[in-house]
Amino acid sequence: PDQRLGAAAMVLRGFALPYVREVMPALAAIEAQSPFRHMVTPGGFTMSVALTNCGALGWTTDRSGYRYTSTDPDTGQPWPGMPAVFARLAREAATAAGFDAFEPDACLVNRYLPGSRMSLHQDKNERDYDAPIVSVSLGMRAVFLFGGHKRTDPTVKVPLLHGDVVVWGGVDRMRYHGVMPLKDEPHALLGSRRINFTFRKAG
Ligand code: MD5
Ligand code: FE
Repeated sequence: PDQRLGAAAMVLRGFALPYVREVMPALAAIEAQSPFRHMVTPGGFTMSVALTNCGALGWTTDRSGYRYTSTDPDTGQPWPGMPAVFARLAREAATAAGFDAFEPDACLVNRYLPGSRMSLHQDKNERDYDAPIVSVSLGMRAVFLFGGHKRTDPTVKVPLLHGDVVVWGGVDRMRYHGVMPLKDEPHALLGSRRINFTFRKAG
């Protein structure tokens, strides 16, 4: 069943399932234009999660910091456009969680392989903290860590399965969060990977 994680955070179980058939070829086109790559954090660590983006703005990191850019630094070209099915999925999920008229301008695409993880962090490079963030999980299961407003606050573990969508807004938007190292439990459609789309209003 759908699950409330916080006052303004909701898990919509299986919400993305009806979109998957249209989403996968759109993802293949994004990957072909702006391939997944392992970015380096300002602290000098190479991320175990590989990233790409679509939409007018894309999130990147390198030794000089985190930022949104309109071009892919690896190709010198604009990021791939946001496919209509992505925008529709994000808007309809936001509406289902009580956020009307969500129009993301950025979709960060994360690719996890067995062992990939994301350490506790806050998402604070976006200009508009009032807009929600919509996160779509596809493929292998992940254990999501949902924390508090301080890095040392206790975390709640939330399993995220193929098709689950989480919407974070309001008071839950700036919570610390992360993903535990993925186990290799291959998924019938995606094999040994997990794809996460994170839709944001960044500009
Ligand atoms: C993931 N990705 O599963 C997650 C899903 C990222 C990232 O964290 O930054 O790429 S997005 C989860 C999220 C976003 C915004 C706020 C909160 C969680 N939160 O307050 O817990 O790859
Ligand atoms: Fe995040």
